[in-house]
Amino acid sequence: MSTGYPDLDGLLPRLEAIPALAAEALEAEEIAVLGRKAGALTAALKWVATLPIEERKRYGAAVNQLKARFEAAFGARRASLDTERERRERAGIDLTMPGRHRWVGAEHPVTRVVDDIIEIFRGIGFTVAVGPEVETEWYNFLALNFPADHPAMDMHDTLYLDAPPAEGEPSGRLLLRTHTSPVQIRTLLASPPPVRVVIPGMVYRNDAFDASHSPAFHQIEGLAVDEGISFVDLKATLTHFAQRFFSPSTRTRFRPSFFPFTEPSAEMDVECQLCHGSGCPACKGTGWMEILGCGMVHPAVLENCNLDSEKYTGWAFGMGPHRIAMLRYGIPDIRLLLEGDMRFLAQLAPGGQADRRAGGQ
Ligand code: 2NL
Repeated sequence: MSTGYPDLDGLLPRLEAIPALAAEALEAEEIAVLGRKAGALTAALKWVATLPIEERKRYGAAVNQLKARFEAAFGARRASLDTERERRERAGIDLTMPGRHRWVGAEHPVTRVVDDIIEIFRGIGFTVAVGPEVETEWYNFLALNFPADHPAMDMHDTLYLDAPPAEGEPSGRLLLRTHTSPVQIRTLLASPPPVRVVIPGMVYRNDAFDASHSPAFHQIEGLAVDEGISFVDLKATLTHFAQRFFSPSTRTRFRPSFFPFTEPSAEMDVECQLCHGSGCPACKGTGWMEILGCGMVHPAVLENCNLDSEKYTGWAFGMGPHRIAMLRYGIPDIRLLLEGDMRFLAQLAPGGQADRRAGGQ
């Protein structure tokens, strides 16, 4: 049976809930209970005025008492929220600050280039080898047919260690390897041909850090030694590599060059990836970009590895993955690849702006 009286007892659970309300809910609840137009208690107060005198006293007193309890509860809760907020502000915690998004990690562009190169050579039967970064003069230079007075062995170019060589190493001073070739020497000494190996790793030179040089950089070298290997194998394999790495129609050309450890020696160029041969600023108008050095392994190097150079022949190459990454992504300054600036690197991450332009997926 409805008496028509607004239900005061029904408001008690809401009164009890007030101490747990957050700031916004507190404000809404205050309007819902005490609001001038539609507040639940305001309705009860209006009802009081319509009652006969005795009823008005009894019921009116109950409404007023409840209203006072609500007002006290709202006031107390607001005061405790204010105190809490001031305490947090004093502690320097700003709860309105937006959250930090999580970084999504990605491989460094040079790491991707190295991995892509390795995958292409693995696909045609090459294995991967690594070796020490501290080497002796013998492994780094002399075994590779550098004459003992070669300028590369000078302190101006090579970083020597201020320490005597290890026991049983009669092979000269210790140094930071200037190329990954000593690992190829170690491979040839450790395992008889056929050898087909690629070697990635860090190498060190006594160079200043500028737009095209760094004292520490990556290198990747490859070596194939067997009976009956010729320059044709070198050209075919390296052209296959260029066409897998860049695009199936990429043209290559070989120009004569010189390295102490190969004879004959060559530089391999690929068709400019920007203008495809017509000439542009990136290729200095030539239509070609140099990507690696290569050649037939010098007979003296084979003999230094106790191999009969009448029986065995081989070819080798070396390249700088930083340079390849700069060509692939159109990067003008090597320092961008070495400084770790996320604003730059994020553009090259998979799906980033520059990756899409270079044909990544
Ligand atoms: C370059 C040139 C080259 C090799 C590296 C090599 C290794 C052995 C024997 C013969 Cl054990 N050759 N490596 C050969 C030709 C070129 O690197 O411009 N690198 C950045």
